[in-house]
Amino acid sequence: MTLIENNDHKAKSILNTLYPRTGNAWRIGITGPPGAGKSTLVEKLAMECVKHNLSVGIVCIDPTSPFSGGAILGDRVRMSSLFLDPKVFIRSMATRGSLGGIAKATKQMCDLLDAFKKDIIIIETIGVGQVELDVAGIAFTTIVVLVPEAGDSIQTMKAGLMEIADIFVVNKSDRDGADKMVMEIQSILEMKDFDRIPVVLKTIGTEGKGVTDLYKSILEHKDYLKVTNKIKQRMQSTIQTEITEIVQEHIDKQVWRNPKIKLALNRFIDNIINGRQTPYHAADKIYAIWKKLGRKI
Ligand SMILES: Nc1nc2c(ncn2[C@@H]2O[C@H](COP(=O)(O)OP(=O)(O)OP(=O)(O)O)[C@@H](O)[C@H]2O)c(=O)[nH]1
Ligand SMILES: [Mg+2]
Repeated sequence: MTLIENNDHKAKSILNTLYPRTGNAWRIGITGPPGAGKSTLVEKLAMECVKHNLSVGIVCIDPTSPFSGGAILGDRVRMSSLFLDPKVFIRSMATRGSLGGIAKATKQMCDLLDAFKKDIIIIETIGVGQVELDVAGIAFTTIVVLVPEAGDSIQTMKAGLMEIADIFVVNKSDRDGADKMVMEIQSILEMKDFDRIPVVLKTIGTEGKGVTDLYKSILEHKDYLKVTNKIKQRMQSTIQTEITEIVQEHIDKQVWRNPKIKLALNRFIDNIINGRQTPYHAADKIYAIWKKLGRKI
């Protein structure tokens, strides 16, 4: 896992060897604002899975400190009761500057856990922004965790939130305003067009209340995706994104490490500053240089 996370030269061959063993695990993404209770719910949800004799892999994404480059890795502390459980494996990952709430190698980490025959994989995004959306690209079931106090701000929440959630959870429903929050989410959902309207649930993470219902809702959603064959669409789009990203990385390396292009880039930057060229013109030229070089290879 560390080799994969560090993009070591062995990473590709490890992933190639293990990939054929993947395809069994159900991947669940959990996102939501900071402190909403994501880790608390992940812990309780994992315990529920273990109760049903399922093995669980957990990937927690922690923010990377812009100062030290290290991660805080605080989520693991909240999941202490799982450490000794042989059916549960927890891996923390640092974002290392990547945006969107998940680390670059998160998908690969899930593939590894899948290859190691975990039945359920839970991915917890960082809670730095409002709600991080990228996790929906790699999860089959996406859970958005909110709290009662978020009621007034839900209208202004990040665009896309309503589209990515398969299940909404209003956690901390021991506090005032939980029912109001549930109603508000439902009223927004009613205005949209869905093949399947997302479920809205109330939980109290610290007490484990509502977690059994959450578990059942996940299974229902899984059945829905399988019966309608929508799971195929989700997998297709995940794989397409992954391939696109890998190719993009190759291209980026080829282009920007090329000495001819480096030289041209510096010249163009000067030209742009001196008003002799526009960035669009420069980009066209760089693309043309790269194409010409490509033909020689
Ligand atoms: N009152 C109440 N507190 C809760 C509940 N669930 C979690 N908490 C508390 O909320 C705080 C934050 O919980 P976490 O599980 O760390 O939240 P998180 O969303 O993972 O936080 P980040 O990963 O830092 O974004 C902790 O002190 C929890 O004990 C709940 O249902 N009710
Ligand atoms: Mg957390």
